Amino acid sequence: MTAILELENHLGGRWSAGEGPDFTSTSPHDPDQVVAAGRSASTAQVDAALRSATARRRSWRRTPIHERATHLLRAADILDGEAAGWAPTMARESGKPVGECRGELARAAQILRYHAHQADAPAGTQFASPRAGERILVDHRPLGVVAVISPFNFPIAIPAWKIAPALVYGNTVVWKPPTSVAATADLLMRALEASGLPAGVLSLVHGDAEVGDHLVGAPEVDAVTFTGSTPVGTAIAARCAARGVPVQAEMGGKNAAVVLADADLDAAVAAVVSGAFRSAGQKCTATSRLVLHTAIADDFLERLTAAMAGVTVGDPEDESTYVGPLISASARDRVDAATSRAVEHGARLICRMSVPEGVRGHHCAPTVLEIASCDAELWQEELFGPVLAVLRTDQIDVALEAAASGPFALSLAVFGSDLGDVLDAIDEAGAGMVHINSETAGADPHVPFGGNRLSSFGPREQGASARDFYTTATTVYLQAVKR
Ligand code: UN1
Repeated sequence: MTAILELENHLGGRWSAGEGPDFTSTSPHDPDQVVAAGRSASTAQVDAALRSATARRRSWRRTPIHERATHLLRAADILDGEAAGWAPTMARESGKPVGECRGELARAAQILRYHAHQADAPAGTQFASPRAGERILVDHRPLGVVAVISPFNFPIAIPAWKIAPALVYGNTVVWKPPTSVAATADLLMRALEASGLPAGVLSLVHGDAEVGDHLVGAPEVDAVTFTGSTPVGTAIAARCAARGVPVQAEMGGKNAAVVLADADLDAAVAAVVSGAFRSAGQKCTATSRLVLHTAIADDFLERLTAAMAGVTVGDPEDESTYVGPLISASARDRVDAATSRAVEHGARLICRMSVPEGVRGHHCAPTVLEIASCDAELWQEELFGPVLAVLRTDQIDVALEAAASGPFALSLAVFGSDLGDVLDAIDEAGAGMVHINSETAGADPHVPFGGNRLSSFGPREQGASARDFYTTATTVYLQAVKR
């Protein structure tokens, strides 16, 4: 048994014991094992964090962007240095296999560096004026205090990709991670703290919905960025809209891989396995739908079933585990119930891996099921688990329609070699991201990330679009007066 980590909130530059309700994070692999314990921030403590963020707004936005960026570069070096030591704690707490945790820590460092380097990018645009002696500049000014509400499934990378641009563009931040990954959040906070950020620039408040609710409604908050479930994201977006507060909500996905008749099948199988089962399918970008061209469907499913032998379920701290547990018992029960309902309604079981004897965590068996129509619940509902629904058709239009159907439109993968088909797929996708011959999951920090419909609300994350969200454009009409 490893010692229980005692966690505190980080308020206005100081670690402070919470004064709200107790919380613990437990290992989803071994639910009796408490990883970390602490007390949530009370409402008064969230207010104190907001006050210090407000008080620091002016001096932080007046700090040169290159100086703000150096903090992110230092934090990135710390993350790189600590990654090997921190990955097991992250795996224990989040259930994500330890190799994926190391990958995510490296990715977080890369994200911090990308945003730090935006200090060297053009800061605005100059336009000609129709009036003599005038120039028009479009300048990008910080918004003020940003509330960051991050999810459990990328406990390091997603807060990094929100906090880094918020800070580099001159905002101060109050951050609330989920308590289920509080220890992992604590690691990122320590890296950012050790970078020497001035007090009040970044505060960490632990807590659940009550703390999140309070933060979203607080008058000091100038913008909210959220990643998590669709019901919570849309509710936050509605509340922010009512107050005129810019909001960015990254929510669900029901992403398809479409495999055409002329695809490289082995490469497609590898991408589908990774897209569907890494992180136990707990990614908004996970592949949860597979559309197969009838001509290759049986062959593909045979190869997929063979490849599933490598999709081993087990302890996330074990290097050989491919699929760890889901984050909670209720998540597992929800996914298992949906899979059973699908079978009751006639879905054909293609492959179901087993959860090894003696494993007592929130594990869920990786499952592939073939369904008859895209009205099936399994095709429409986001499960956030290791379950892949398969449809077959011999018409590309039907395939693309099935792939795009439903309330989400985040990511699409198309496997094939005919350029005409591929271009049609890009045109018809409707998704925010289209992968040609690569998996639906994954994102680079220098390009926009996000989707349409109920997948995302507000400006895209990452890349140049991060600046659009974390700043507001000021159009400056600059008339020179000669005296
Ligand atoms: C990825 O696919 O690597 O919560 C990133 C999520 C997304 C991030 C996915 N916002 O799953």
